[in-house]
Amino acid sequence: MSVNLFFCDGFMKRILLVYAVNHTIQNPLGGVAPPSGLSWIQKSLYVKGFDYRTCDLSLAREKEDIEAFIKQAVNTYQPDAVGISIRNIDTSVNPPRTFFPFLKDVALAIRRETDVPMILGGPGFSLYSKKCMEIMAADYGIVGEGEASFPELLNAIFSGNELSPSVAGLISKRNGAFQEIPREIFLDYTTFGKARHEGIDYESYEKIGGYYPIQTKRGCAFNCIYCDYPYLEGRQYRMRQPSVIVDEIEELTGTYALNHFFFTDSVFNFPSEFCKSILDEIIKRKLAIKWTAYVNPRDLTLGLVERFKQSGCTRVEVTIDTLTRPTLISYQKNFSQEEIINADACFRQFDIPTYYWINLGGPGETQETFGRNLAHLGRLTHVTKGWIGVGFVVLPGSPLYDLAVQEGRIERNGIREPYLYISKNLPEDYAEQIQMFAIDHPEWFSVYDMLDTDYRQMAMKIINEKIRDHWPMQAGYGEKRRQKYRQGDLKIMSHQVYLEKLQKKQRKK
Ligand code: B12
Ligand code: SF4
Repeated sequence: MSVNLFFCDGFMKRILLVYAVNHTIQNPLGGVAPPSGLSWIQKSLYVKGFDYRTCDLSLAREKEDIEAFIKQAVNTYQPDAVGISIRNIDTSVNPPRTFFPFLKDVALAIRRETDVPMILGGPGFSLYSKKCMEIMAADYGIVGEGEASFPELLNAIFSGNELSPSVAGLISKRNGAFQEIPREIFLDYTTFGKARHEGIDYESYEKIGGYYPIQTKRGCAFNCIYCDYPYLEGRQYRMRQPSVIVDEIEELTGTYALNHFFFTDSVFNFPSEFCKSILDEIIKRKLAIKWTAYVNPRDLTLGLVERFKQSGCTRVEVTIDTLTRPTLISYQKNFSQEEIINADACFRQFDIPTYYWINLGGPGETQETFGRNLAHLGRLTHVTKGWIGVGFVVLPGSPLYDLAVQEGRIERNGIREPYLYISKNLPEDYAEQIQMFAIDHPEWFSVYDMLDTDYRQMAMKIINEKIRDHWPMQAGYGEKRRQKYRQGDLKIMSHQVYLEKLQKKQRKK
C-alpha cells in the first residue's frame, strides 16, 4: 500500500534534529555520509509547518567535541522536541565493533541539557529499535521511513492527544513494556519532489571530502541472503522522476557548489531503463559532476556503462561477495559468474575505477569453495581496489536472520548485539590464506591490514589531508606491503593472533 503525505498543520514548534553519526570515530575509511535521511525529514517538517535545526555530530572532529556540539545546539535553539537519526550500529566487519556506547553518550549529553521528548529514527534504529530505546532511554522511536510518521507523532505529542494508531512504525514504552505499531506501509516516494538541504553544513563536508547522497528510488527487488535493504526500503522500486532528481543535483551544484555525488540506491543500475533516463538527463544538461554508486553485474551492458562514463562516473562499487557457482546460489545472489566477468570487462573498456567487495565465509561456504573463490578473484581484470571480508553480521529482516535462528545460532528477537555468521566449514587457516592472496594481489585488502602501522599511517594521512579519492594511496600501500613481506618485515597471522592484537590495541586506547 502507499500513502501520500505533505499537508500542512502549521505548528511552529522547534524540532532539533541530531545526526548521531561520527565517521572519524566510527570508521574513518568507511566513507563520509552526510545526513541524507534528515534532508527528507527536514522536508516533511517544513511542509507541515514545523521549525527545525540540524545538529550534525558527524562533523565533530574529536570525541570531546560531541558534547560541545549538543550543548551549543540545545542551548541556542531551545527545542520543543529532539529527533535523533541513528545510522550506524556497528562496523560490520570481522569482528564487528558496536557503536551503542557512542549512542548512549549522545543521549546522555542531550538529557543533561533538556528533558523535552526524545524521538529516535534512522536505518540503524530500524534494525535494533528496542536496544536503542533502552540504552538511550528515549521516549519514542519510528521504525522505517520517517516522512509521514514523524510529523504525525509530533502533532500528537504537542496537541496532547492519544497516540494515533496510524503512526506507522511507532515504538514507545508504557508501564515498562514496549508498545509497537506495525510498519506496514512504504510511502509513495514518487511524489516527494526534492529533499531540503538548508541547514546541512555542506561547506564543512567539502573540507572533509564528502560525496553527497542522492537517492533516486527506494527498494530492492533482489533477495541476497544477508541483506536487510529490502526490509528497510521494501521490495518494490519506488522511483522519483528523473527530471526532479537532476533538478536536485543541479540545485546542489549551484547553491552549494557541490560536484561529487553518491547515488545511495541499493542498486543504482536497476531498473536499467530508469537508470538510463537519469544519466541521459545529466548528459543532456551537460552537468560537470562526478558520481559513484553501487552497481550490480546483472544485465549490465556496454551501452549503459558508456553512459556512466559520459555522465561523470568516477568509480563504481560492486558487491559481488562470492564467485563460485554453489555459493552464488547459497548467497542467493541474482547474477552469474558470466555476468561478473562481463561487468568487469565493461568497466575495463571504459576505464571506470572499480571497487569490488567480497565476503567469504557466508552460508554454504566450504573449504573447497573458499579456495576456489580466492582463485577466481584472480580472474577479475579491472580491480582498482578490492575488499575481502569474512562472515556477515546477521541483520534483522534479512533471510540470513531466519537461517541463523533455524541453525540455532541466535534466538528470534533475542539478537541485541551484532552477531557474526561464519560458515563452520571454512579452512582453519582462512585468515592466512586471505593475507597471502593480498600479498600477491596488492589491490586487495582486508581487516588484517588494519593493524599494520603503515596502513594506519596512510589512513591518518587520508583523514588529515582530506583526500577524497584515496584508492591510488591504497594501491601504493599494497605494493609496500608486498615488499615488506618479501623482506621479512611483515608476518602473516592467524585470525586468533589478529584478535589478540586487536584486543591489546583496544585496551591501550
Ligand atoms: C549509501 C550507503 C552508504 C554510503 C553513503 C554515501 C553517502 N555519501 O551518503 C557509504 C558507502 C559511504 C556507506 C558507508 C557506511 N555504511 Co552504509 N549505507 C548506505 C545505504 C545503502 C543507504 C543510506 C541512505 O543514504 N539512505 C537514504 C535515506 C533517505 O534513508 P535513511 O537514512 O534510512 O532515512 C530514512 C529513515 O531511516 C528515517 N529516518 C532517518 N533519520 C531519522 C530521524 C528521525 C528522528 C526519524 C523519526 C526518522 C529518521 O526517515 C528517513 C526518510 O525516510 C544504507 C542501507 C539502506 N538501504 O538504508 C547503508 C547503511 C546505513 N550503512 C551501514 C553501515 C554499517 C555503513 C558503514 C559503517 C560501513 C563500514 N564498515 O564502513 C559506513 C559508515 C559511513 C558513515 N560515515 O557513517 C548500515 C548501518 C546499520 C549497521 N549495520 O550499523 C546500513 C543500514 C547497511 C546495512 N548493512 O545494514 N554507506
Ligand atoms: S545486496 Fe544489493 S542486490 Fe542484494 S538484496 Fe541487498 S541491496 Fe538488493
